[in-house]
Amino acid sequence: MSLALIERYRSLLPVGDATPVVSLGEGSTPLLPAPRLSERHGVELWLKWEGANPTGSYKDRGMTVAVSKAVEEGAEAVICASTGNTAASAAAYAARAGLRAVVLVPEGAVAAAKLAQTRMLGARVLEVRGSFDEALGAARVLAERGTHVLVNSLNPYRVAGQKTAVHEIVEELGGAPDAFAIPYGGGGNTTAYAAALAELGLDTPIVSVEAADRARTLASAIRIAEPVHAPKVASSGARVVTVSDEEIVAAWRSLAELEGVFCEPSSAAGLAAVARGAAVGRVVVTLTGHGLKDVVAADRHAPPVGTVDPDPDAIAEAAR
Ligand code: AN7
Repeated sequence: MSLALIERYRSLLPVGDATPVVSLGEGSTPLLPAPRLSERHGVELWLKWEGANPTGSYKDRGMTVAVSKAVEEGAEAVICASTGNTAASAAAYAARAGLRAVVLVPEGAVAAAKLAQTRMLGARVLEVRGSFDEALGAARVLAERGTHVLVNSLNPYRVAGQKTAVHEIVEELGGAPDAFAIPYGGGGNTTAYAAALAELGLDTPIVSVEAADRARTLASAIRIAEPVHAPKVASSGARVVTVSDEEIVAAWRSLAELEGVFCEPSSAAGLAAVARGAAVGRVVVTLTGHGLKDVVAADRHAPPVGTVDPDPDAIAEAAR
């Protein structure tokens, strides 16, 4: 039976005997060596493969805690604003717990597969005519009215759960790496990594990587113009690095082609920073979401499909 993240890290999490564990078997994700990319970039690179979580992103680490606590506290409904992955995760854990989920997404700006996933999971999905930041503002007001529990990373249980990724990495490596590199959208995950390191008494640098054009990057998961955790990221000591969409795409494709790991574009931001020398030594890059989350982006950037007759000679020729 797969181990619930809350059971594995119970002593580190704000849960008690009365907390009902709402789990889909999250966490305990692979830490993969990346020999070809290590050689290319002159580092010892490890990939924390968070796309292996139940809904395909690291959000599940925080969502299992946030939804379990919501149930414990008697909630009937949860709400979030999302660029797509929080939406899918909230929908899944709410369904698992028998809660209603309301999801606000910026109109026309979320990957179609994430929306389909969220709808299948039974959340009420509302496209907001506005940005992610505006949708989040509305969600916060509704949560303050007390009808819905906010499950964005402003919910401290989300951040608490997300700390577990750092614990897994340090346990598995038998110590701290020389650096972590993670994408920086709203900054919740950077906040969580910094909190975990503080708990462990480590001062390992975090390279927190944002898109140069936050409002328009192709990496729609991190298309967040005004990161809500910016003050915490600033005081965390994380080093913020900015990368272009071209650098993100190059890193994204190299992860797939050289290491066999297909993540979503935003997840490649950490590697894009490593590629320009932002970290040295033993570096852990967290790949936050699965590539199947944004097949439209993949379709646009992957090599073309060939077409052949069912003729072995023609196929042999075309396959060369
Ligand atoms: C794959 O789902 O903000 O800096 O609403 O989906 O903690 O915000 C997603 C963010 C990185 C950025 N990688 O992390 C949402 C949302 C992936 C993501 C981030 C997101 P934060």
